[in-house]
Amino acid sequence: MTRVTLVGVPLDCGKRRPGCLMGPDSFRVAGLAEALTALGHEVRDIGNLAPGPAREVPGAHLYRAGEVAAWTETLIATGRALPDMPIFMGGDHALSCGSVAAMAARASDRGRPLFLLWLDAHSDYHTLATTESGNLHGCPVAYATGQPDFDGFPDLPARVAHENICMIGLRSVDPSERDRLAGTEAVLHDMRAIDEHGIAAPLPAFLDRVRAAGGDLHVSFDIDFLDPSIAPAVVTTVPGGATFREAHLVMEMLCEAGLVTSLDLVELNPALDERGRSARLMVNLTESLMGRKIFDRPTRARG
Ligand code: Z70
Ligand code: MN
Ligand code: MN
Ligand code: MN
Repeated sequence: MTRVTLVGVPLDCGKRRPGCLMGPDSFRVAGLAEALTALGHEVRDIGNLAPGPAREVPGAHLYRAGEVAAWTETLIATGRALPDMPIFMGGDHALSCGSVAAMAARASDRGRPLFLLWLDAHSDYHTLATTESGNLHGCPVAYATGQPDFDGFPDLPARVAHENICMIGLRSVDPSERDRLAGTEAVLHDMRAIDEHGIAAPLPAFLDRVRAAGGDLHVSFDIDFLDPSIAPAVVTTVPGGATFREAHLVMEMLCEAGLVTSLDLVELNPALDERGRSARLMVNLTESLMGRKIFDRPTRARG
């Protein structure tokens, strides 16, 4: 049994097309709390967070960056103090500036490192200086790893080390992101690697490292990790994403490892969904992460 805290984050300012603000309620309507309760977990929904006043963030090419910075401040302050397993119901991926920073701070408060599993078509490794679109949903990994050029954003209480990051599902990475990421120790499993070695290939070694380090593990699940044919509720459809079975396998392996301490569910745009199927699929995958299985397999104890 896990104590789960659902945190609504209706942040919708990380890109131009609106809709993600309806994400938290869409997850509620799709029955996230009920599904986790039925699996035997203790679930508490603390409602939706709200940001403070916008901060001063310089940069004429940036879209609503002062609001993202304000959300980041709220998320760090609230998230850091959350017990047990928070699930951040987005909201667009700019919220992960705050959720990941908060979980890194919380882990550091407990004397542990934070590991980050990034499930996404995108690497989201732009800084305020490198982003061409000006959309801050393309920036959270750079912020959380402590890259420079985030003027006006809250100081990071604790940063995530690149060697503690594993990204799976990459298929839309800008050249400047690629060049800066390639020089780091982050594990980058793109679609080519999935086709060649299978989606699960990087997981055992990564999870072994989390376990050996006694780390917390945050999973940031961008819905565009999935193929748009099964999860249509996204603004920019990037073809060639994870299949239904591949995504469930990742969730089942994470469940067996028993190491996940927090989760983001982001980028769902309910205005673009088809009869709620994308939201339901995200709930369904979260159920696999939290223990729904067909047959038991040995669970590896934390230690
Ligand atoms: C591009 C940018 C992006 C979606 C993140 C894309 C960013 N790298 N797009 N999530 N859907 O604009 O910085
Ligand atoms: Mn993303
Ligand atoms: Mn994405
Ligand atoms: Mn870009």
